[in-house]
Amino acid sequence: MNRREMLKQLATASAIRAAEALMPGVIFAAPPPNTGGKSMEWKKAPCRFCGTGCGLLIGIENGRAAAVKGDPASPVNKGLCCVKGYHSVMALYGADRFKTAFVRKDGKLTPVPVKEALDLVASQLKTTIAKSGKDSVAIYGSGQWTIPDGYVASKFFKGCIGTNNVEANARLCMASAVTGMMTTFGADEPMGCYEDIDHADVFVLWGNNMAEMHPVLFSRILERRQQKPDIKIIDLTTRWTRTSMAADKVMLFKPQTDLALLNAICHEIVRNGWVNSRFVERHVSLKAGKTGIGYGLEDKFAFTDEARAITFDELTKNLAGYTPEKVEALSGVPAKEIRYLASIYGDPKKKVVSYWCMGFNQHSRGTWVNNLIYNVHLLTGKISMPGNGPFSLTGQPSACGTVREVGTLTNRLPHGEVTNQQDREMAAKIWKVPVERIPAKPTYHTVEMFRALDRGEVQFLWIQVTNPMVSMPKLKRYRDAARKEGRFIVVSEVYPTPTSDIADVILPSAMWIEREGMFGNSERRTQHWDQLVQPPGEAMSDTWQLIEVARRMGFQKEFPYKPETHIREIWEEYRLFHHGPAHEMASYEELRKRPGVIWPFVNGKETKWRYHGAHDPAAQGNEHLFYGKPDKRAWLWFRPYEPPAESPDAEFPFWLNTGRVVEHWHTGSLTRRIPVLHQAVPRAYVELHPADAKRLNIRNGDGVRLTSRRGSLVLPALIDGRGRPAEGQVFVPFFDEKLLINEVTIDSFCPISKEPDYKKCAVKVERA
Ligand SMILES: Nc1nc2c(c(=O)[nH]1)N[C@H]1C(S)=C(S)[C@@H](COP(=O)(O)OP(=O)(O)OC[C@H]3O[C@@H](n4cnc5c(=O)[nH]c(N)nc54)[C@H](O)[C@@H]3O)O[C@H]1N2
Ligand SMILES: Nc1nc2c(c(=O)[nH]1)N[C@H]1C(S)=C(S)[C@@H](COP(=O)(O)OP(=O)(O)OC[C@H]3O[C@@H](n4cnc5c(=O)[nH]c(N)nc54)[C@H](O)[C@@H]3O)O[C@H]1N2
Ligand code: SF4
Ligand SMILES: [Mo]
Repeated sequence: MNRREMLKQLATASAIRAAEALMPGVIFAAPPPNTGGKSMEWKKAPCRFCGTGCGLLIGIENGRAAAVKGDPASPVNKGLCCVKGYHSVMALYGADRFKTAFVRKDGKLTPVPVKEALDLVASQLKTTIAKSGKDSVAIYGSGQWTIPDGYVASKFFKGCIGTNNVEANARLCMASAVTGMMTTFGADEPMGCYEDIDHADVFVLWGNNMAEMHPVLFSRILERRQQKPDIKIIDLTTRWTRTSMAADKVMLFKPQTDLALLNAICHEIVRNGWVNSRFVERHVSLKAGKTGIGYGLEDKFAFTDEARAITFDELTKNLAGYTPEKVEALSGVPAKEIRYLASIYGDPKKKVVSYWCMGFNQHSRGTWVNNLIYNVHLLTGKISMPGNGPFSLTGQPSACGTVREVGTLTNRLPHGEVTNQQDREMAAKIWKVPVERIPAKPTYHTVEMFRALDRGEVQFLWIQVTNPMVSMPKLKRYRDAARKEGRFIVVSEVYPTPTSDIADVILPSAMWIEREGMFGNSERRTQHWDQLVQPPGEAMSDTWQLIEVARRMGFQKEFPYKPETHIREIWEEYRLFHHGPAHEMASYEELRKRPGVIWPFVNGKETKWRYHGAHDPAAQGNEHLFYGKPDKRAWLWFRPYEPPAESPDAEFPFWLNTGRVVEHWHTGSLTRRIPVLHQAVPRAYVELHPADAKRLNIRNGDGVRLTSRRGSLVLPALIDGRGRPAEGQVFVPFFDEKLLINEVTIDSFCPISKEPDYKKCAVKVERA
């Protein structure tokens, strides 16, 4: 039997497994025995779900994590918790946890001791490199990697093997936020912090569903409004959500037209003389970049932007194309509402925080739209001060801490870029490897890495803490790629998933509080936790799996850490990369003591607002100093409106938007094993506007076929459920591995960040 036939058979097996997944008792975690909690011991750990990063107290009893409460000492959540946090420990105890390794033998995944699997992974890495070169092996990780996981992966692949084939799912999530900040400020991560909520007068949400995706943070905003009823929440969105329900004003706009709306706001700010001229003259440089930049649909797509200095007159002229009337026609938001929004940003007496998440980042012009929100705050000087600022929300618990700060992307290093000689030298020195070992050129971003797997350039792929066979766009191509002859896939996992189904080796991982680790949340807060319980069977942390394989490949000297102290040793080594007032990190001892520490942590003090002399030592006493850029200014980029890769037409007349629900985490592998969460939303569905449903003769629960140029899927209809898409649009959550909406989505991406646009493609909608 060849690999393809074997994997076909496996598909049937996984369908059976998927059917079992719906039956309670098969996979659900059993509740802990009720002992009245008398001998419960409470230990701190950050939540392992969203980027809010709530501090939790975990109740440990008889060696089992049995209860959760919000940590009142945590400044993030002040004792609160959401439904996922409260039930999070149940995710450890699903009956089908991987307790041993599996290796494919004669086409069948066969249990083997972990030691044997690690030997095989190392020898396969060696033979692939010998046969096809260093760039034929790759690692694909996650914003749910702990900081030590990501650090060790980067050191192993970039510093020891010598390939920049290191990527992470945060490319699908935060890449546009990174390139947005890098192009505007020359430094990554938000300047403000959650304390902004306690000072702001107006919260503008740019297409993120905070009520479901950052629920505890949203509850802090609601609490603020409760106390000060003149506080306003304005929700700009393409779909009516639970967040819209709580907002004071909702502005529904057509997909992608946020680019035009933001320019219209800037147009109004300039036209009405609301520009903070003193701030702009001192702290802002005006730029324009290339236009007509493409969509990344073709293999080996390449794009490099070029910054051109422009004058204020040129900017004003460019903005003239974005009058509220013109933008009303494009976006569907009434000119009056656009003027109202501009007046809020333009009012020097109002403190405004803007929040966004995937609506901006998963966008074929993701970098541009991030630049444009900064323009609004830069023109008005509302930035880097308590209650005033743009704030990019992170999705995963450590997309910031691990992927962005450790730099587990092909182009990054723990400090800086692989293309920069000094940054490579710093890495080589700390890693104690020859500098020539670290290649100066990035290789593949995530979509291109899977395309390279398809083409056969990448032959060995190690996947950790991510489930790409559910979460990649245009899934069929990349699943077929992974199943091709001559590909070797290693999957570190905790439960069976569509990704472990296509593995040649499965390594059982120790999860979250079964090992020691650190995460870094949206507000630059690093949080440490101790190992609190034992992992099942032979399960081993992702960090230690990497170390074991690296040592088997001859890198004992580079990975000398002791099992009992390795996290401390790795942290102190990693910390050397960020030495200095712009990024100083807390010591291991400090992290263990506190409920998280915001960096830069200078002389025992957190930096809550960067680039402002009153708060940030790196600003050297200046009122503002944007020290990330060589000219010490923030760059305001004029960026035009351009349409997405695909828009509805006669054959595919609807917009498809995809996303999440509060109960489930991403691909559902964890939350489907938690009975209360799974039972609340047991399967995926397609939301329709009632008028569209009526026209198509579709009622609640009817089967609906969605078809795009890439694939087709039948889902039950949901009309006026918790969300309501605008007319001409449909919405599908992606948590359900049996109803894979990514068979339908498009793999176009922002040419600058390379982040795919999961929020829009064109589909046909029919009653099935
Ligand atoms: N419960 C739960 N919480 C989570 C997660 C989870 O899986 N479950 N995942 C976490 C992760 S990793 C992430 S990245 C975040 C995601 O958090 P969000 O971004 O808040 O959530 P999504 O459901 O991905 O996206 C929803 C929004 O996309 C907007 N949108 C669609 N098209 C456009 C457009 O053209 N422009 C703009 N501006 N907006 C548009 C819609 O208005 C919609 O409200 O959630 C995090 N929190
Ligand atoms: N259609 C559509 N697709 C999307 C998105 C969208 O909005 N729409 N959003 C994108 C975004 S923003 C994101 S962040 C991605 C998320 O997509 P993924 O990262 O693929 O989703 P997860 O379910 O978080 O996958 C994590 C996997 O790690 C496993 N796991 C849990 N703990 C551990 C551990 O300690 N060690 C190991 N080795 N494994 C562990 C879990 O069982 C799970 O299978 O999806 C992207 N895909
Ligand atoms: S809001 Fe996010 S971090 Fe907080 S408990 Fe819920 S899922 Fe966890
Ligand atoms: Mo994400």
